[in-house]
Amino acid sequence: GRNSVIVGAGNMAQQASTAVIQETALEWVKKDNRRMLHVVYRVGDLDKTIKFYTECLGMKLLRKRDIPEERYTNAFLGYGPEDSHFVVELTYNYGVDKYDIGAGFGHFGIAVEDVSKTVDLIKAKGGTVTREPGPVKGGNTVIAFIEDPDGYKFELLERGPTPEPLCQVMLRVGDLERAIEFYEKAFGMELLRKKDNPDYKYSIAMMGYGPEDKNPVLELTYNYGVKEYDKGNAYAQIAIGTDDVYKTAEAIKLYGGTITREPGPLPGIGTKITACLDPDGWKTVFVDNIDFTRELE
Ligand code: GSH
Repeated sequence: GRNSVIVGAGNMAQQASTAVIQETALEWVKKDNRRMLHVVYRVGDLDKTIKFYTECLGMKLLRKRDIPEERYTNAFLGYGPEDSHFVVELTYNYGVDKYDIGAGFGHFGIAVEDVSKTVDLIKAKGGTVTREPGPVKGGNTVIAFIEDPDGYKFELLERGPTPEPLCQVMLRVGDLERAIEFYEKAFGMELLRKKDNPDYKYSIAMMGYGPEDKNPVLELTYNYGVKEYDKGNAYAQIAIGTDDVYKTAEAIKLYGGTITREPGPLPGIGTKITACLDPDGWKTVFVDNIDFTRELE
């Protein structure tokens, strides 16, 4: 009757205003100053990993910090300074020498000019090669896969010189369209490339904040029919810079993300952050750009 007409009109008005709020949030997210800062994961022996990354992968040790009160140490490594490059942040927890990598984490991608040469070097240093150099199945790019001391996979991709050799973080997802929509809307990423590979029963989507040849990307992989993965306890998260963690959290909530850490300053250091989970449960931390720059000083 009349009441349901009124309730119906109320719902429509509410839906319309939600749409307006979502659009406004999306516009802000698109204009925000975002960049992938680092990828965080746990290792069982910091010195061993640092040695492997510097000697075999050509990374530099950028900084190290020990937080004895919390019983962990961080080491940052990469191919250039943190104020302009995507880097790895290793976490060593006192007394923990082994982690479960799980099945959801894929690999970190490293662009190198000569995959065979890099693989030879890795073999000479006693590293593990799990896939010999050669064209990727169903494509032309020469690749190889290697494993670091904890069993994290690195895909070596043959490319010309690049300012950002640490070029991919590959994570497996249970619904590619759902993941693309989330990273576009809630994170303001761009869908840079999408490829279906029916012969090998998977699809991938490259998502990021700028063209793939100059910026790191999140490579989402969907394997036909696989809706869920065990995530283990080794891989942690990607950190992304933002001008406003509060607005960032609002946008994530509007687009179906789960905030696991409300926006605000971290006790002790004061850096403003917020953390969330994507629809597959992969974690991301957003860090205030100015606070992050201050941390590097
Ligand atoms: N089932 C694979 C997975 O989940 O890792 C699908 C992803 C995939 O196959 N990716 C390509 C690959 O690893 C690279 S884009 N190819 C293996 C090869 O060429 O040996």
